[in-house]
Amino acid sequence: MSTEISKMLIFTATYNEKENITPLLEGIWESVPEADILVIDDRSPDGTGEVLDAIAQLNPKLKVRHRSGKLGVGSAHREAISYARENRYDKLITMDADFSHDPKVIKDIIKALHQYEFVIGSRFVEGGKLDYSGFRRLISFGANLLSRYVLGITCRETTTSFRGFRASLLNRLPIHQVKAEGYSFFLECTFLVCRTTKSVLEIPIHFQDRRHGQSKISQSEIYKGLLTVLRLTFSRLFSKGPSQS
Ligand SMILES: Nc1nc2c(ncn2[C@@H]2O[C@H](COP(=O)(O)OP(=O)(O)O)[C@@H](O)[C@H]2O)c(=O)[nH]1
Ligand SMILES: [Mg+2]
Repeated sequence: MSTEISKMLIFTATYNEKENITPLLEGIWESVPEADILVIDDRSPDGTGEVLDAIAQLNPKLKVRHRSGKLGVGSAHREAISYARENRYDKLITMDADFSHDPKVIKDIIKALHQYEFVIGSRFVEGGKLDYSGFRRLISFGANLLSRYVLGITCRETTTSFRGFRASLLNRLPIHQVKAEGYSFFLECTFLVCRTTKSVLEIPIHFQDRRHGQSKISQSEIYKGLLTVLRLTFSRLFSKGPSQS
């Protein structure tokens, strides 16, 4: 029997999540008590960073990184992937900090990572659910349709941040190639992952609306998303991309 202990990192990015962050950390540790948690906070004006520092003083399993200002959710996730690789974690799970992603599902992602290198929580496979209505729902469906039919990504879900990566994938994923700093990071990262590995699983999730506070997504992110799709279309047509295994 192997005595090796799996080193696991859960990551979330925060900007003004003061009311969500403490119950979220509790929920994560309830689900996976052995996990380290990394949070990258971008100087949230509501004091999320101070709440995190106070918890980290009591619990060294919480690692907090403060950045100089609002540098984008995508660049925070890129840093988290590099951090997990540099600190030799066996598994990395990423998620939002507002309870749209249920911490109880982390266990299912971890279980699936025993068989797959990349696992994504999906609103668009059987059993998945999305609580958004109106324009937000349309944007989510539109982005995911474009990804499949224009970019050839085989996953039905491409834009949510609830994901698991195994170290074998983290170590060879050329994450520096992902240029998007904001929300289109997730689409670009899925594009890169699917060009790097075939070992991908989507598991159904119920994506709920945030528990407290407001969304930080701005209208400009829609235009940036379209530009990202255009850039990736060129890259798909004219470059070979990383070799898939
Ligand atoms: N560090 C950091 N986190 C961000 C930034 N923008 C959004 N977030 C976090 O990214 C996650 C998703 O953002 P959210 O506003 O809920 O987007 P939505 O779910 O698409 O409406 C949340 O945990 C936010 O706090 C940012 O610029 N920097
Ligand atoms: Mg949200």
